[in-house]
Amino acid sequence: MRVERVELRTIELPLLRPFETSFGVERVKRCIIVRADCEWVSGWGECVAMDGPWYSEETVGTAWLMLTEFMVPEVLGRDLSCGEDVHRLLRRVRGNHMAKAALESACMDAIARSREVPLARLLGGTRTEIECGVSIGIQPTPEALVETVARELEAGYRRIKVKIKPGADVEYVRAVRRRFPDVPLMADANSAYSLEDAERLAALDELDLAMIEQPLAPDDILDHSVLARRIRTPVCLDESIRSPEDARKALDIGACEIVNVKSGRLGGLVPSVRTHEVCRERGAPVWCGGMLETNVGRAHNVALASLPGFTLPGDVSASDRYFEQDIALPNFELTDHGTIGVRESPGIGVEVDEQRLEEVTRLREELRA
Ligand code: OSB
Ligand code: MG
Repeated sequence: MRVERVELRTIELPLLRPFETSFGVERVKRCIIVRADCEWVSGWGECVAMDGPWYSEETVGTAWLMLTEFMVPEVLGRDLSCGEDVHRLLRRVRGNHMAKAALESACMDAIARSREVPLARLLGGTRTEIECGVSIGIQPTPEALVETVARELEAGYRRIKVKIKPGADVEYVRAVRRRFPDVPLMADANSAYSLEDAERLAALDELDLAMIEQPLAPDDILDHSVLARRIRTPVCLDESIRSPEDARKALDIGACEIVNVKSGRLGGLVPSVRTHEVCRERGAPVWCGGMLETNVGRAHNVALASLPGFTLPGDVSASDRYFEQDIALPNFELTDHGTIGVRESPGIGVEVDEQRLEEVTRLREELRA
Protein backbone atom coordinates (compact mmCIF):
# COMPACT_ATOMS: atom_id res chain seq x y z
CA MET A 1 0.00 0.00 0.00
CA ARG A 2 1.62 3.18 -1.25
CA VAL A 3 1.60 6.47 0.70
CA GLU A 4 0.38 9.00 -1.86
CA ARG A 5 -0.33 12.10 0.13
CA VAL A 6 0.12 13.39 3.67
CA GLU A 7 -1.83 16.30 5.07
CA LEU A 8 -0.77 18.10 8.24
CA ARG A 9 -2.95 20.47 10.20
CA THR A 10 -2.36 22.46 13.34
CA ILE A 11 -5.59 22.68 15.27
CA GLU A 12 -6.74 24.62 18.32
CA LEU A 13 -9.44 23.13 20.49
CA PRO A 14 -10.50 24.81 23.75
CA LEU A 15 -10.23 22.52 26.79
CA LEU A 16 -13.35 22.29 28.95
CA ARG A 17 -11.20 23.00 32.02
CA PRO A 18 -7.69 24.39 32.38
CA PHE A 19 -5.12 21.68 33.19
CA GLU A 20 -2.30 22.63 35.57
CA THR A 21 0.86 20.61 36.11
CA SER A 22 4.17 21.41 37.78
CA PHE A 23 5.32 22.93 34.46
CA GLY A 24 2.37 25.17 33.65
CA VAL A 25 -1.31 25.58 32.76
CA GLU A 26 -2.92 24.46 29.48
CA ARG A 27 -6.19 26.08 28.44
CA VAL A 28 -6.34 25.33 24.75
CA LYS A 29 -5.25 22.11 23.11
CA ARG A 30 -2.99 23.03 20.21
CA CYS A 31 -1.65 20.07 18.26
CA ILE A 32 -0.87 18.60 14.86
CA ILE A 33 -3.23 16.14 13.18
CA VAL A 34 -1.75 13.93 10.46
CA ARG A 35 -3.70 12.39 7.63
CA ALA A 36 -1.94 9.73 5.53
CA ASP A 37 -3.67 8.90 2.24
CA CYS A 38 -2.65 5.47 1.00
CA GLU A 39 -4.34 4.35 -2.23
CA TRP A 40 -7.79 3.19 -1.05
CA VAL A 41 -7.62 4.14 2.65
CA SER A 42 -6.66 7.09 4.85
CA GLY A 43 -5.13 6.88 8.31
CA TRP A 44 -5.11 9.46 11.09
CA GLY A 45 -2.56 10.32 13.74
CA GLU A 46 -2.12 12.97 16.41
CA CYS A 47 1.07 14.62 17.59
CA VAL A 48 1.12 15.09 21.37
CA ALA A 49 3.86 17.76 21.34
CA MET A 50 2.64 20.74 23.36
CA ASP A 51 2.86 24.46 22.66
CA GLY A 52 6.11 24.88 24.56
CA PRO A 53 9.04 22.61 25.49
CA TRP A 54 7.85 21.98 29.05
CA TYR A 55 7.11 18.27 29.10
CA SER A 56 9.84 17.42 26.61
CA GLU A 57 12.01 19.35 24.13
CA GLU A 58 9.44 19.06 21.38
CA THR A 59 6.80 21.67 20.54
CA VAL A 60 4.07 22.00 17.93
CA GLY A 61 6.50 24.13 15.92
CA THR A 62 9.45 21.74 16.03
CA ALA A 63 7.21 18.78 15.21
CA TRP A 64 5.80 20.64 12.18
CA LEU A 65 9.33 21.33 10.95
CA MET A 66 10.53 17.75 11.49
CA LEU A 67 7.47 16.28 9.83
CA THR A 68 7.50 18.52 6.75
CA GLU A 69 11.28 18.59 6.20
CA PHE A 70 12.49 15.17 7.27
CA MET A 71 9.81 12.65 8.06
CA VAL A 72 6.95 12.92 5.60
CA PRO A 73 9.38 12.96 2.62
CA GLU A 74 10.79 9.61 3.86
CA VAL A 75 7.43 7.86 3.66
CA LEU A 76 5.86 9.51 0.60
CA GLY A 77 5.77 7.15 -2.36
CA ARG A 78 6.80 4.19 -0.18
CA ASP A 79 5.00 0.90 0.09
CA LEU A 80 3.92 -0.01 3.60
CA SER A 81 2.68 -3.35 4.80
CA CYS A 82 3.31 -3.20 8.55
CA GLY A 83 4.25 -0.81 11.33
CA GLU A 84 7.87 -1.94 11.24
CA ASP A 85 8.10 -0.60 7.67
CA VAL A 86 7.29 2.93 8.88
CA HIS A 87 9.57 2.57 11.86
CA ARG A 88 12.45 1.50 9.60
CA LEU A 89 11.95 4.45 7.19
CA LEU A 90 12.14 6.91 10.08
CA ARG A 91 14.98 5.24 11.96
CA ARG A 92 17.59 7.68 10.59
CA VAL A 93 15.85 10.55 12.40
CA ARG A 94 17.18 10.97 15.92
CA GLY A 95 14.86 12.03 18.72
CA ASN A 96 11.74 14.03 17.83
CA HIS A 97 9.68 11.11 19.06
CA MET A 98 6.35 12.91 19.18
CA ALA A 99 6.59 13.98 15.56
CA LYS A 100 7.67 10.48 14.59
CA ALA A 101 4.86 8.83 16.53
CA ALA A 102 2.26 11.06 14.88
CA LEU A 103 3.26 9.98 11.38
CA GLU A 104 3.85 6.36 12.36
CA SER A 105 0.45 6.07 14.02
CA ALA A 106 -1.35 7.64 11.04
CA CYS A 107 0.32 5.02 8.82
CA MET A 108 -0.58 2.26 11.30
CA ASP A 109 -4.23 3.32 11.20
CA ALA A 110 -4.10 3.19 7.38
CA ILE A 111 -2.48 -0.26 7.46
CA ALA A 112 -5.11 -1.60 9.87
CA ARG A 113 -7.93 -0.12 7.74
CA SER A 114 -6.45 -1.59 4.57
CA ARG A 115 -6.45 -5.03 6.18
CA GLU A 116 -9.90 -4.40 7.64
CA VAL A 117 -8.77 -5.18 11.18
CA PRO A 118 -9.03 -3.09 14.35
CA LEU A 119 -5.74 -1.40 15.22
CA ALA A 120 -5.94 -3.07 18.66
CA ARG A 121 -5.79 -6.49 17.03
CA LEU A 122 -2.97 -5.47 14.66
CA LEU A 123 -0.91 -4.44 17.71
CA GLY A 124 -1.55 -7.70 19.54
CA GLY A 125 -4.28 -6.43 21.87
CA THR A 126 -6.22 -9.03 23.80
CA ARG A 127 -8.64 -6.98 25.92
CA THR A 128 -12.17 -6.00 24.95
CA GLU A 129 -12.22 -3.13 27.42
CA ILE A 130 -9.62 -1.11 29.25
CA GLU A 131 -9.64 0.14 32.84
CA CYS A 132 -9.68 3.89 33.21
CA GLY A 133 -8.22 6.36 35.61
CA VAL A 134 -8.18 10.15 35.62
CA SER A 135 -5.36 12.61 35.87
CA ILE A 136 -6.37 15.65 37.90
CA GLY A 137 -4.50 18.91 37.48
CA ILE A 138 -3.20 20.98 40.40
CA GLN A 139 -6.11 22.69 42.17
CA PRO A 140 -6.03 26.00 44.08
CA THR A 141 -6.56 24.35 47.51
CA PRO A 142 -6.63 20.86 49.06
CA GLU A 143 -10.41 21.31 49.54
CA ALA A 144 -10.91 22.08 45.85
CA LEU A 145 -8.87 18.98 45.01
CA VAL A 146 -11.01 16.79 47.27
CA GLU A 147 -14.15 18.12 45.55
CA THR A 148 -12.71 17.41 42.11
CA VAL A 149 -11.74 13.88 43.15
CA ALA A 150 -15.26 13.31 44.51
CA ARG A 151 -16.73 14.36 41.14
CA GLU A 152 -14.47 11.98 39.20
CA LEU A 153 -15.26 9.05 41.50
CA GLU A 154 -18.94 9.86 41.07
CA ALA A 155 -18.40 9.70 37.28
CA GLY A 156 -17.11 6.14 37.73
CA TYR A 157 -13.32 6.35 37.49
CA ARG A 158 -11.43 3.65 39.36
CA ARG A 159 -8.09 5.24 39.94
CA ILE A 160 -7.22 8.80 40.78
CA LYS A 161 -3.98 10.49 39.85
CA VAL A 162 -3.26 13.95 41.19
CA LYS A 163 -0.60 16.29 39.93
CA ILE A 164 1.80 17.58 42.55
CA LYS A 165 4.55 20.21 42.77
CA PRO A 166 6.57 21.68 45.65
CA GLY A 167 4.05 23.68 47.67
CA ALA A 168 1.10 21.59 46.49
CA ASP A 169 2.00 18.06 47.48
CA VAL A 170 1.78 16.18 50.80
CA GLU A 171 -0.99 18.35 52.27
CA TYR A 172 -3.07 18.04 49.08
CA VAL A 173 -2.69 14.29 48.72
CA ARG A 174 -3.32 13.77 52.43
CA ALA A 175 -6.63 15.63 52.19
CA VAL A 176 -7.72 13.28 49.40
CA ARG A 177 -6.58 10.19 51.30
CA ARG A 178 -8.43 11.28 54.46
CA ARG A 179 -11.70 11.67 52.59
CA PHE A 180 -11.24 8.51 50.46
CA PRO A 181 -9.27 5.97 52.53
CA ASP A 182 -9.56 3.11 50.04
CA VAL A 183 -9.41 4.66 46.61
CA PRO A 184 -6.48 3.67 44.35
CA LEU A 185 -4.49 6.91 44.41
CA MET A 186 -1.21 8.13 42.92
CA ALA A 187 0.71 11.36 42.39
CA ASP A 188 2.53 12.71 39.32
CA ALA A 189 5.30 15.27 39.87
CA ASN A 190 6.38 15.80 36.26
CA SER A 191 10.03 16.09 37.34
CA ALA A 192 9.47 18.89 39.86
CA TYR A 193 11.80 17.48 42.55
CA SER A 194 15.43 16.55 43.10
CA LEU A 195 17.11 13.95 45.27
CA GLU A 196 17.45 16.59 48.00
CA ASP A 197 13.68 16.43 48.38
CA ALA A 198 13.79 12.72 49.30
CA GLU A 199 12.56 13.39 52.82
CA ARG A 200 9.64 15.44 51.62
CA LEU A 201 8.71 12.68 49.18
CA ALA A 202 9.06 10.06 51.94
CA ALA A 203 6.27 11.92 53.76
CA LEU A 204 3.96 10.49 51.08
CA ASP A 205 4.78 6.96 52.29
CA GLU A 206 2.04 6.92 54.91
CA LEU A 207 -0.63 7.80 52.33
CA ASP A 208 -0.63 4.38 50.72
CA LEU A 209 -0.13 5.58 47.13
CA ALA A 210 -0.11 3.06 44.31
CA MET A 211 2.92 4.91 42.94
CA ILE A 212 4.64 8.26 42.50
CA GLU A 213 5.18 9.16 38.87
CA GLN A 214 8.34 10.88 37.62
CA PRO A 215 9.51 12.70 40.74
CA LEU A 216 12.98 13.61 39.37
CA ALA A 217 14.54 14.94 36.17
CA PRO A 218 13.71 13.35 32.81
CA ASP A 219 17.37 12.51 32.08
CA ASP A 220 18.05 11.08 35.51
CA ILE A 221 17.31 7.39 35.71
CA LEU A 222 20.22 6.95 38.11
CA ASP A 223 18.97 9.30 40.85
CA HIS A 224 15.57 7.64 40.59
CA SER A 225 17.23 4.37 41.57
CA VAL A 226 18.62 6.08 44.69
CA LEU A 227 15.27 7.68 45.53
CA ALA A 228 13.42 4.41 45.00
CA ARG A 229 15.48 2.93 47.83
CA ARG A 230 14.72 5.80 50.17
CA ILE A 231 10.94 5.84 49.86
CA ARG A 232 8.35 3.12 50.21
CA THR A 233 5.98 4.40 47.54
CA PRO A 234 6.68 2.56 44.27
CA VAL A 235 8.25 4.76 41.59
CA CYS A 236 6.78 4.91 38.07
CA LEU A 237 8.69 6.60 35.26
CA ASP A 238 7.13 8.70 32.51
CA GLU A 239 9.44 11.42 31.06
CA SER A 240 12.60 9.33 31.66
CA ILE A 241 11.56 6.40 29.46
CA ARG A 242 12.12 7.29 25.81
CA SER A 243 12.86 3.84 24.42
CA PRO A 244 12.43 0.15 25.23
CA GLU A 245 16.14 0.20 26.20
CA ASP A 246 15.48 2.95 28.76
CA ALA A 247 12.76 0.77 30.27
CA ARG A 248 15.12 -2.21 30.45
CA LYS A 249 17.86 -0.19 32.15
CA ALA A 250 15.50 1.58 34.54
CA LEU A 251 13.94 -1.71 35.66
CA ASP A 252 17.27 -3.50 35.89
CA ILE A 253 18.84 -0.88 38.19
CA GLY A 254 15.68 -0.50 40.27
CA ALA A 255 14.93 3.08 39.21
CA CYS A 256 11.26 2.20 38.92
CA GLU A 257 8.84 -0.68 39.38
CA ILE A 258 6.20 0.55 36.95
CA VAL A 259 6.36 2.19 33.52
CA ASN A 260 4.00 4.69 31.95
CA VAL A 261 3.78 3.92 28.21
CA LYS A 262 3.05 6.86 25.90
CA SER A 263 3.55 6.36 22.23
CA GLY A 264 4.44 10.04 21.64
CA ARG A 265 7.31 9.86 24.11
CA LEU A 266 8.56 6.52 22.82
CA GLY A 267 8.44 7.45 19.12
CA GLY A 268 5.44 5.41 18.02
CA LEU A 269 3.30 2.35 18.51
CA VAL A 270 6.04 -0.07 17.43
CA PRO A 271 8.47 1.03 20.20
CA SER A 272 5.51 1.21 22.61
CA VAL A 273 4.66 -2.43 22.00
CA ARG A 274 8.35 -3.30 22.47
CA THR A 275 8.53 -1.34 25.72
CA HIS A 276 5.47 -3.23 26.90
CA GLU A 277 7.25 -6.50 26.06
CA VAL A 278 10.44 -5.50 27.92
CA CYS A 279 8.38 -4.69 31.02
CA ARG A 280 6.31 -7.83 30.72
CA GLU A 281 9.41 -10.02 30.56
CA ARG A 282 10.54 -8.44 33.82
CA GLY A 283 7.15 -8.74 35.50
CA ALA A 284 6.75 -4.97 35.68
CA PRO A 285 3.25 -3.59 35.12
CA VAL A 286 2.68 -0.85 32.55
CA TRP A 287 -0.19 1.55 32.02
CA CYS A 288 -1.11 3.86 29.20
CA GLY A 289 -0.42 7.55 29.72
CA GLY A 290 -2.34 10.41 28.14
CA MET A 291 -1.54 13.89 26.85
CA LEU A 292 -5.03 15.43 26.70
CA GLU A 293 -5.59 13.91 23.26
CA THR A 294 -8.50 14.45 20.92
CA ASN A 295 -10.41 11.33 19.94
CA VAL A 296 -7.78 10.59 17.26
CA GLY A 297 -4.94 10.19 19.76
CA ARG A 298 -7.32 8.73 22.34
CA ALA A 299 -8.33 5.99 19.88
CA HIS A 300 -4.66 5.06 19.40
CA ASN A 301 -4.23 4.98 23.20
CA VAL A 302 -7.24 2.72 23.71
CA ALA A 303 -5.91 0.30 21.08
CA LEU A 304 -2.47 0.26 22.73
CA ALA A 305 -3.91 -0.21 26.23
CA SER A 306 -5.67 -3.39 25.03
CA LEU A 307 -2.33 -5.25 25.11
CA PRO A 308 -2.02 -7.87 27.86
CA GLY A 309 0.75 -6.17 29.88
CA PHE A 310 -1.37 -3.06 30.53
CA THR A 311 -2.55 -4.38 33.87
CA LEU A 312 -3.08 -1.04 35.61
CA PRO A 313 -5.74 1.59 34.84
CA GLY A 314 -4.21 4.37 32.76
CA ASP A 315 -4.79 8.06 32.06
CA VAL A 316 -7.12 7.21 29.19
CA SER A 317 -10.42 8.77 30.23
CA ALA A 318 -13.72 9.41 28.47
CA SER A 319 -13.88 12.08 25.74
CA ASP A 320 -16.33 14.28 27.69
CA ARG A 321 -13.64 15.27 30.20
CA TYR A 322 -11.70 17.20 27.59
CA PHE A 323 -13.61 18.97 24.80
CA GLU A 324 -17.08 20.28 24.06
CA GLN A 325 -16.96 19.04 20.48
CA ASP A 326 -14.17 16.71 19.41
CA ILE A 327 -12.74 16.38 15.88
CA ALA A 328 -13.55 12.66 15.60
CA LEU A 329 -16.50 10.47 16.57
CA PRO A 330 -17.92 8.48 18.22
CA ASN A 331 -16.78 9.72 21.61
CA PHE A 332 -15.25 7.30 24.09
CA GLU A 333 -17.62 6.77 26.99
CA LEU A 334 -17.19 5.18 30.38
CA THR A 335 -19.09 1.94 30.97
CA ASP A 336 -21.03 1.42 34.21
CA HIS A 337 -18.02 -0.45 35.58
CA GLY A 338 -15.40 2.22 34.88
CA THR A 339 -13.96 0.95 31.61
CA ILE A 340 -13.79 2.01 27.96
CA GLY A 341 -14.65 -0.51 25.26
CA VAL A 342 -11.97 -1.36 22.70
CA ARG A 343 -13.20 -0.52 19.20
CA GLU A 344 -13.93 -3.38 16.85
CA SER A 345 -14.20 -1.48 13.57
CA PRO A 346 -11.19 -1.33 11.23
CA GLY A 347 -8.30 0.96 12.17
CA ILE A 348 -8.59 3.25 15.18
CA GLY A 349 -12.37 3.01 15.24
CA VAL A 350 -13.23 6.70 15.03
CA GLU A 351 -14.07 8.79 11.97
CA VAL A 352 -12.84 12.35 11.68
CA ASP A 353 -15.61 14.97 11.46
CA GLU A 354 -14.13 16.90 8.53
CA GLN A 355 -16.31 19.94 9.10
CA ARG A 356 -15.30 20.20 12.75
CA LEU A 357 -11.66 19.62 11.78
CA GLU A 358 -11.86 22.48 9.28
CA GLU A 359 -13.37 24.81 11.92
CA VAL A 360 -10.50 24.29 14.33
CA THR A 361 -7.67 24.23 11.76
CA ARG A 362 -5.14 27.08 12.02
CA LEU A 363 -2.50 25.84 9.59
CA ARG A 364 -2.58 23.26 6.81
CA GLU A 365 -0.01 21.73 4.51
CA GLU A 366 -0.26 19.02 1.94
CA LEU A 367 2.67 16.92 0.71
CA ARG A 368 2.43 14.58 -2.28
CA ALA A 369 4.56 11.75 -3.58
O1 OSB B 1 2.60 13.63 32.82
O2 OSB B 1 1.06 12.29 32.34
C1 OSB B 1 1.54 13.41 32.25
C2 OSB B 1 -0.81 15.74 30.30
C3 OSB B 1 0.09 16.50 29.60
C4 OSB B 1 1.44 16.26 29.78
C5 OSB B 1 1.88 15.27 30.68
C6 OSB B 1 0.97 14.49 31.37
C7 OSB B 1 -0.40 14.76 31.20
C8 OSB B 1 -1.45 14.07 31.94
C9 OSB B 1 -2.83 14.09 31.32
O3 OSB B 1 -1.29 13.59 33.03
C10 OSB B 1 -3.47 12.77 31.18
C11 OSB B 1 -4.71 12.86 30.32
O4 OSB B 1 -4.60 12.84 29.08
O5 OSB B 1 -5.80 12.97 30.89
MG1 MG C 1 3.23 11.89 33.80
